[in-house]
Amino acid sequence: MTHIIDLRSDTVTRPTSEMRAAMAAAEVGDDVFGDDPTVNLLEARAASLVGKEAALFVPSGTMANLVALLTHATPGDEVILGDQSHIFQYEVGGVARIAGLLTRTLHNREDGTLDIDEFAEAIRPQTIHSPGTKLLCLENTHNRCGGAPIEPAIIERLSAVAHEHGLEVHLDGARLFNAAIALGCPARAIAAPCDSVTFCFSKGLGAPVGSVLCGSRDFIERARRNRKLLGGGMRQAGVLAAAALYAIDHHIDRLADDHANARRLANGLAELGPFRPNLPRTNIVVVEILRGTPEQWLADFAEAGVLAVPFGRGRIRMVTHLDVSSADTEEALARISRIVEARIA
Ligand code: TLP
Repeated sequence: MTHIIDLRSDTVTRPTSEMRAAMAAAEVGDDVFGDDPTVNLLEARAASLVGKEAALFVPSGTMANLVALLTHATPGDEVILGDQSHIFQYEVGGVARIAGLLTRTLHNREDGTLDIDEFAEAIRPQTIHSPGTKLLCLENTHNRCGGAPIEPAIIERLSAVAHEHGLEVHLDGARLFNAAIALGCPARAIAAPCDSVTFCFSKGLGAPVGSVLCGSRDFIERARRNRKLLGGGMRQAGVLAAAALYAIDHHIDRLADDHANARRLANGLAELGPFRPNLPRTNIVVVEILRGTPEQWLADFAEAGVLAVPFGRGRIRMVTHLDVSSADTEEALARISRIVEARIA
């Protein structure tokens, strides 16, 4: 059978045997009572990694963002966020449906950033008529913008304007460590200007489940209540927290390998003709299809055991991760190149 090279997302990684052993050995307790020592340890480690006072372990990145929205703002408030942001594009409208917030979207430039003047203009003056603008949400790395890592200086400038106007800042850092590795700076430097930050253990870090929301002690205390509201209070979650702890101890530095594989993949695809990939700086390759349709190519790739996903009009996405070696990357390119040859012949 052909070995499947699964590039649909970095969420597809399976726990390694070492990670499974750490999970099996985890000490546990009831986390809703605050009794799970492994969850408590993970929350302390996660908070310190991003330079915040406290953290909250949650089942998913979506829930981490939603809990953040519920905690920063009240229904009827307005949140400003990028039009390509994950919260706006891919979280089933939870921001409106569950958090009850108005969304004011700003154009995300190709590098994932927002224009600072446009942002300042979008903040409403407080009048008896207007909804309050309460929150700015940023994303780093930026998924829809090809995994673009965003420099701390840019986040600092936007956050300074937000804070001047009394807004708080939330950072969706689902792939924060990919950004840190790509930019060569500590994650806490990226998160420093933000009031809250999330990151995921279940993407490039390779854990099966889990994300974390970090912020001030007071913010996290209120967030804990909102996690319970959403049904995200878990019990003997130490089994999952152990996987997350293993991931932060062993799988951060190796993200550089995923970035190198993504660059190799993009360079190889660019040579074939029908594809125009981005120049990936992290682990996400977004490919514009110049000839044929995304559906056709995706079907052909799948038949050859290379999985990718459609990614907006005329584009597909491929993501490198822990379960894709450099040999797999070469093999994926070889299979795709055979498909292109057969199509052109
Ligand atoms: N992204 C997933 C899909 O939902 C698209 C992926 O395959 O990339 N923030 C960002 C920036 C994300 O990319 C994701 C997941 C999330 C939040 C949500 O995380 P989960 O899937 O754990 O809810």
